[in-house]
This record gives sequence, C-alpha cells and structure tokens, in this order.
Amino acid sequence: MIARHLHPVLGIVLAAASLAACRSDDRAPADRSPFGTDLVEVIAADFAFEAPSEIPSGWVTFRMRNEGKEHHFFLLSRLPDGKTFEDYKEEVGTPFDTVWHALMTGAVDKAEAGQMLGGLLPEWYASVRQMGGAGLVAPGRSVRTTVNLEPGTYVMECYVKTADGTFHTSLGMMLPITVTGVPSGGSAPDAGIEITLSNFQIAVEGEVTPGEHTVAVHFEEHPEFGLGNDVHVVRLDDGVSVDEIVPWMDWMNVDGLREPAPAVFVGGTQEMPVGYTAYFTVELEPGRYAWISESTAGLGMVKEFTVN
Ligand SMILES: [Cu+2]
Repeated sequence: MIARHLHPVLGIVLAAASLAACRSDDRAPADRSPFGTDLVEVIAADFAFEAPSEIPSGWVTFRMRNEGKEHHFFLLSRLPDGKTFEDYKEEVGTPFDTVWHALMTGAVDKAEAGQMLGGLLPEWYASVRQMGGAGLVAPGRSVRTTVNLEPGTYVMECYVKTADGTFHTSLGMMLPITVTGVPSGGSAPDAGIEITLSNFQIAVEGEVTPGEHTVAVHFEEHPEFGLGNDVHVVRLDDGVSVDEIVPWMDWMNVDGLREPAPAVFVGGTQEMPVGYTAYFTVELEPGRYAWISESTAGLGMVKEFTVN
C-alpha cells in the first residue's frame, strides 16, 4: 500500500516531487495523474476497513476494493474542531444504533424514529460535514473516488446492514482518519460525464458508453434535513426494477441497506457540501443501470439509463 503508514517527511518529499512533475506538464492527460501520495488504498472486508490512519490534504483519490461477501461503501465525515473519533462513536454511532433497533423491532415508525434520533444526537452533530466517499460496491469490485479534503479529523464508515440487521459500523467498519497539512500534490481528474444533484433531480450530461468513465458529481442542493443527495450506480439485471431498489436505499426501512442487496452496485460517491465536486470512476458493461441516491431515492433521486 503506497500511502499506508507513510513517513511524514517522505510524504513532503514525494508531494514536492509530484508538484515539480506537474509544473513541466506537457504530457498527455492520460499519464499526467501522478498517483503518488494522492492515492489512498482502502480495503473493505467483512467487517473492517484497512486504510491509512493519516492521509495528505488537497485532491486525494481513494481506491477501495471490496474483498468481502457483502456490499460496502465508505462515507467520510469531518468532525468539528475538538471532537474525537471516540466522541463520534459514542454520541453519534450509539444513537443511530438505538433508533435502528427501535425501528427494526417495530417499537417506533419512521416519523417517530426521526424524532427519537433528533432527541438523542448531540447538538454538535449539526456541524459534522459529509465529505464524500466511495459509493456502494458489490463484492470483488473496486471503486475510485477523488475529493478535495482540508486538514482535520475524519471518520470513515459503512452502515450497510448484515442479513440479521446489524450495521457494519457496529461490527467494526468505523475508522478514524487524520487529514494532515501535507499537500497531496493531486489534482481533479478529467471527467467525461457530469452529474448535477439538486432537490430532487439527477441531471446527467455526457455520453454513457461501454468502458471506464470518470464522473464529476456537482452538489448543487441538499434537502434541509437528513443526509444529502449523493449518487450510486446500480446494475439492473433481468427482471430487476428500480422500484425494488428505491426502498432498499433508505436505512430507515426495515429491509433498507440490508443484505442481500436486491442488485449489484458498481460504485458512486457520497455527499459533499453544496458547491463541492466529487469524482468517481466506474466501469460500465452493456446493460441497464440506474443512477440513484441513498436517502433521497424515494424523493425522486433516481434515473435509469442503458449502456448499449
Ligand atoms: Cu459495509
């Protein structure tokens, strides 16, 4: 793993070297990306992440490989100053777990669960900023996503549920990551497909052909409450309708985000604040697909497409 346990001084040297490489940049775009310190390798397993504890700041590309038997993603959240990973685990993770168990056992309905969650979460949760991450990806697949990160304390988590309804976070898929002041030397990739997410529309520009595509996702608007708009790519195999996928995207549904997934997800990106752009790379074979958001799919954030 290139970036794992990278010595801070070595990191600076490598970042300086890649900055120098960028300056004399007359090469073709294809070999421009240095993928030195700006590449962070992540392995998702059942049920743990393997990732470096410190990564550089600026444009960083995460490459996550799912080596598990269940779907995984990672959401990166930046904690407000002064809050630690332990604070997040105790004061945010525990309330979500408590509310989910009340939902799963039928003790509360979704509206009551929302109120319950509001009462249990700390005030500082409103200052947690979702800063992108890898979209849902099926076992054996990889997803690459590029985001611009400021130094700070972050949490990487996956809250897909096992078949018995346990959040992957509760099983160990929650990890602290420090984004340091060391510049990554990375840059935003060139994108062939542009997606703009607003309330409640997924607008897509660009030709969707077979092969690998880099997709730019512009966050133009988010709903006032709850998680924001994000985008995942799901393969619709014969007979699978998006109507079956939409309710699965919402963790507050008893069968939502719960294994087994109703279809194969091939990547995407998590939400970022309005004004930000996240990138992800996806390999598309001919077939039927949909762009779909996680918590806002039921509000119209879903768009089918076909790759010929
Ligand atoms: Cu997971």
